[in-house]
Amino acid sequence: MKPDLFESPDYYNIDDLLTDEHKLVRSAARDWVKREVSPIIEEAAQKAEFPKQIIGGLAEIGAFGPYIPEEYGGAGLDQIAYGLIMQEIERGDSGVRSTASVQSSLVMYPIYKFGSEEQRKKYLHKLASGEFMGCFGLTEPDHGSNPGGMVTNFKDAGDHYVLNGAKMWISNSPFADIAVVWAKSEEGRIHGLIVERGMEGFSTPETHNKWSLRASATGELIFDNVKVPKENLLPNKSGLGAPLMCLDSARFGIAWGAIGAAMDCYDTALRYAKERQQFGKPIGAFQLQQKKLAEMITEITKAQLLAWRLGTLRNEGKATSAQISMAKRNNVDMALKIARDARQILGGMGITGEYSIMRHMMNLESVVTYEGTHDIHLLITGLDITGLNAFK
Ligand code: TGC
Ligand code: FAD
Repeated sequence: MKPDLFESPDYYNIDDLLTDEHKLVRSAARDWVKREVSPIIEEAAQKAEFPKQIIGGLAEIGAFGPYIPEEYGGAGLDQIAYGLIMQEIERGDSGVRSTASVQSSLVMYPIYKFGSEEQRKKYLHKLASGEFMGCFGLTEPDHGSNPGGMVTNFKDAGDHYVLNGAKMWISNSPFADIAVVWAKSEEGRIHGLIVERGMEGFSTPETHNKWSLRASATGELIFDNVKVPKENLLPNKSGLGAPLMCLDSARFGIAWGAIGAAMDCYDTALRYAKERQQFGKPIGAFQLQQKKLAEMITEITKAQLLAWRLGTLRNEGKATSAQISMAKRNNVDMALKIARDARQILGGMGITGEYSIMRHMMNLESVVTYEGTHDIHLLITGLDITGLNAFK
């Protein structure tokens, strides 16, 4: 793979809206990605292996629990800093960002928000340092977009619960130490349970043959009469709203992360278009290529502004779930289109692992599907503006 020469586009001087702390956090994440991710990520993706050696570095740049308070091991940063970290990591690879998103927003966040003080103390520091890795089990084989229909369930067996069911498409499951699992009680109410590797009847088979997110490990969670101690139930919120609150946080991070992937594709294509000569001049001099590049920077700039504004709303506690859906949907779609156009600018070279573009493009096919599909987020906007529910 080529050396990482990435330079971040900032066409509207959005840096002026950032604090010194934001820039410092971003710069640490960017330098780390250049040093530790870019040199190894192509090979990891080609081999379909999650590069476990980067876990310590992710923890050091604050990617595990950026906004979780420091007393619980998090970095205690604001939402824009969280977004910027996700942007820089996904600039390297969406699969690496996935690992960080899951750990922060889908494992640490529910334990912090809905967990008991004992659970916070037991797990959060270890998750922040990467000593423990976690995963989040919501999706089931027959319940993806409609998680409320889940059949995974637990029964009260006196001093413990007995958990049965299966989850599918679970990021980090093959190596996770703990899983935050969403399951129905005997009354049909959804609760979160912390399931630990090693509990009898709990297995995590890996999903192979993915063309996307190859540097991220994906698998199943199988529960066959797993005895879960009662103290592992998250006590402070139940109902579908609890996992959906976690998704709000992860979707926000993805809205930023996708900008990173798009910026990397744009930067690579721009550089290539200025260097590659055909018909006696750089291909960047042809109007058709300029149109692609000009539209890319326009869309990136719009996405940056959307993410920044959403970050300020999140900081003020004012962002709605529907606003988050709009940003996730828009920014991932924007990145996917940019990846496709950027690949064309590179001609044949665009399909090789010499450049990051094809990897980003394939990764983004997952990103546009997970955390709510492109269509589901459109329907969330539709419901928000009309008051009419197209889901049911
Ligand atoms: P609905 O009846 O609308 O809502 C049920 C209850 O939840 C509340 N609620 C929310 N609460 C907090 N945040 C949100 N975003 C919320 N949206 C809804 C709602 O008020 C209600 O509360 P209550 O008290 O009245 O019960 O639910 P529904 O069954 O109609 O479904 C709505 C729908 C389709 C939007 C939702 O289920 C959905 O978002 N589906 C998509 C599923 C999804 O995104 N799955 C993601 C799985 S995790 C993942 O992909 C990780 S990828 C790994 C990585 O990030 O790298
Ligand atoms: P389906 O729900 O079957 O949807 C199929 C198609 O039908 C989609 O185009 C969808 O938009 C459309 N559709 C569905 N309902 C409607 C409707 N009402 N109106 C119009 N169109 C509709 N889940 C987790 O819980 N944890 C994880 O860590 C996790 N990681 C993942 C990692 C990867 C690589 C992938 C690919 C997925 C991951 N997921 C995870 C699951 C992901 O969230 C689901 O794939 C996603 O929510 C969609 O569910 P589904 O695949 O079952 O598709």
